[in-house]
Amino acid sequence: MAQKTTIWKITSLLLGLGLLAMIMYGCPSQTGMLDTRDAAQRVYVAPGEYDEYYAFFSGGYSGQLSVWGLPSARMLRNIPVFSQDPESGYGYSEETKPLLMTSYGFIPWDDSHHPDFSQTNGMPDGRWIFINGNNTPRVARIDLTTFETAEILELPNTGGNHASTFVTENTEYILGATRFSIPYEMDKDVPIDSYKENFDGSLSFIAVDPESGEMSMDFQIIMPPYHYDLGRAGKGPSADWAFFTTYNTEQAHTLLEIYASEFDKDYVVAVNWRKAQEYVREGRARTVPANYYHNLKDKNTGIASSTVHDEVLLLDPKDAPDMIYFLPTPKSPHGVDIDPTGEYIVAGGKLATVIPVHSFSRMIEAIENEAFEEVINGIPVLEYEATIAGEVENPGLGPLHTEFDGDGNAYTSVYISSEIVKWSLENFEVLDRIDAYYSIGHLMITGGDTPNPDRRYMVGLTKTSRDRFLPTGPKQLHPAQLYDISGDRMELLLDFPTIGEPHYAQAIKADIIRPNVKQIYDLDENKHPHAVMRPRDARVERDGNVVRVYMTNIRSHFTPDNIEGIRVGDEVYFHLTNIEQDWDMVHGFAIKGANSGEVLIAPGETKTIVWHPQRTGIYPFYCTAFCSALHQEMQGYVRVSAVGSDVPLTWRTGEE
Ligand code: RUQ
Ligand code: CUA
Repeated sequence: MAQKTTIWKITSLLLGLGLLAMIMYGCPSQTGMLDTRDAAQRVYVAPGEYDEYYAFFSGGYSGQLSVWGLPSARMLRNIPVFSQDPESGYGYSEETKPLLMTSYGFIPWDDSHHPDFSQTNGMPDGRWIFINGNNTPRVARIDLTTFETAEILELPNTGGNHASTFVTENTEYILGATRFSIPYEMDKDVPIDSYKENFDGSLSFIAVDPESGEMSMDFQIIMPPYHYDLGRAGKGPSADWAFFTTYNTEQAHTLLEIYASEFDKDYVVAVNWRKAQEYVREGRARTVPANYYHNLKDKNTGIASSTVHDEVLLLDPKDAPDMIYFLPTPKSPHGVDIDPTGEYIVAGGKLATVIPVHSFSRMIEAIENEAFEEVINGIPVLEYEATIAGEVENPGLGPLHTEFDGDGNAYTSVYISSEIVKWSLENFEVLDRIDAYYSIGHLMITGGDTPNPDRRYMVGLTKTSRDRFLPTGPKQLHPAQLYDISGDRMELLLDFPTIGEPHYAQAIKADIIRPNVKQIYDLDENKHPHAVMRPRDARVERDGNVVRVYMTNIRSHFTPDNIEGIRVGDEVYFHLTNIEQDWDMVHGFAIKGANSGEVLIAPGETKTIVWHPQRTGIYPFYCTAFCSALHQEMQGYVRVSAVGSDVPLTWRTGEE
């Protein structure tokens, strides 16, 4: 009963705050909306022309990463990352299945939140984009020459990897953190109410090989059992530091809505990762048992394989002085964002009435002067007054995330009052505000998290569309809004539906990526062990009940296209090589009754699908991609005979 009253109190408080916001700032309206023709012109990309930016939107619960052109907001591609994709066969083909392996088995789904590019001197270099899996904690690397997932690394000792992927200035590390604290040791079976004794937090530092991009878990830091929400790497003077927000410093394990909102302040965690790395190299970390998967696609064969790791290096702040600090920060902060100069650390207190801005240089001073409130598990808590540079007053209700335009302005998304608030980094005063449709989460400015933003476009990633688009039933797609921020006022240009639930997004000048994008997989470089380069090498081989079909695809036939001698109970692998070498000349393959899926095969690529025929009969297979005028003719038959049948294994194409 007491709980119910408290929930109601909080609910009515939030409702009241919303109402107050409306009175103070006016009803959501079309303020800042341009003359429609003017807006249309600013987003118009003529047929045949290209957009200026690639934008990558996380897919949230779709587990994917979608690619858009800006400013047109044309969708260019949906890249499957953590989720199976029936459209391409990702996660269904034998080559890609290992990418989705974890210590919990094959996990065909995840919840992807924050993409970040590989960086050189703080600027996105267009080589790779990383994205986190929030559920079964993982980090993925997508190769931006092919726009395909190349690697997925699982994170041990992590209960939800949300504060990820944020990349340091020269891609030394990708950050990770546990959103939910959990017992650290593997598979520990303890009462939930032993939270304070048995649960721990963790921060992860994932190293990236500068040549290959290959990721590895370099080390983890054991933390008090708080919840670690978001992260950011520093820049310029703060480049050796990483910042994370915490909530639930109350250490609640039930009804967090109430019990994790009790304290006035939680913390921003500041970690000197360079120092942590030195400690680890000096041997101050201990090796602890772990169990996690590392899945990597081989560049030459296109086949992914998994390595299982059984230990991880763990650094305890108690053994590593002067490395990590807590900055008290009001009210369950969510985002933590670093301005382009690397001086300001902006936190978004979900329930705070101001936006607190910490100063990096003041933080360093406070550390030197030992302006500590207390020390928790070897981690000094700095005095709030010693690090704070200012507080933005009247920021709206529920500030979450901040990006920057490089001209001394910051833009904060504000969830409850559903708006974006622009404020000055000079005097922390609000300069402008504009409605968001509706309930904005992240926002993204072109280059807005780099040392050198492009003050062009801003995308608001909102949570509910309600009346914005034609209705499509009780569930609408999540919308995004495109704003022009080049002038003094923010101006709304466009409102468009997206895929999944985009949390964060990243944009990059198209010129950085475009010249390196592959148009084909070079057949000469195809080292897939089951590839066939010429139709005359196509064949079918049996080894016990395993049958391998080595098949080529080219407009407009398969070789072979008549196969006999397959039996019920066989395990049939179709190894398909698309021997086309023309851009976008894709073929597909599907066979009746296959419970594995379909595959699409890009030019020069080899893909494998497995089939377990259940019943005797004649099984048509066909190309699923309309590839030529005679695409409908691109088909074949497999004859399946009974167990023990003596129909010989034969294959052919055309009359001999
Ligand atoms: S989150 S709406 Cu998963 Cu980045 Cu803030
Ligand atoms: Cu190949 Cu249709």
